[in-house]
Amino acid sequence: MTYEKAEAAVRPLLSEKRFYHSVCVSHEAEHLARRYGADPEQARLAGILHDIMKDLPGDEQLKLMERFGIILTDLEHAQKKLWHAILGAAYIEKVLKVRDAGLICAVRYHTTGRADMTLLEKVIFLADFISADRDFPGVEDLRKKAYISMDSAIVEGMIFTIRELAEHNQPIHPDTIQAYNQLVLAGR
Ligand code: DGI
Ligand code: FE
Ligand code: FE
Ligand code: FE
Repeated sequence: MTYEKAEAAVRPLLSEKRFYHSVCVSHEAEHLARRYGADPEQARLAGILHDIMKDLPGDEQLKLMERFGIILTDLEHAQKKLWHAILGAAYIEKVLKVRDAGLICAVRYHTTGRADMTLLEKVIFLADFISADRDFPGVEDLRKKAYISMDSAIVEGMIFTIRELAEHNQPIHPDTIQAYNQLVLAGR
């Protein structure tokens, strides 16, 4: 799939704001890929596709997941924000006929991360955090850190998310915990 085809597939499915975010993530992913030796074209493509199902209403997301035979864990079912990544991966495979398993996994794990993330998965996870449209406190520092040490920047992003979730009494997906633990232990 070419970038142009991916962009054309994504555009009608997203709000203007979410589409702009996806373009920003794509751009950031391309830069991170160059910095860390991932494939810039694959990163660009994964970036534009990563939130493809994000603006679909929840009930339609559930229906599509059922049609694709996706079984959610109780935690995943309870966390609506996790659906678009799981569904997005299946959608690009089954509807857009993406055959690149690495690209599909980058979409699949862009929200939670996971243990043993590939370089591309890390690039997309981080690009989603630091893309030009993001403006949370500390994003400037994280942007700089992202180009110094990818793993430390990912850990910092995960700490931010885990803290936020815990403060609001939300569960934390086991994939996020495993990714966090692995990166922290490896960084010692
Ligand atoms: O789709 P985006 O808004 O661009 O970003 P995203 O796909 O990374 O979604 C982030 C949201 O997902 C954020 O509000 C936290 C929420 N979330 C819910 N449960 C979990 C979670 N994020 C992680 N990493 N782990 C969870 O268990
Ligand atoms: Fe640029
Ligand atoms: Fe997302
Ligand atoms: Fe995103």
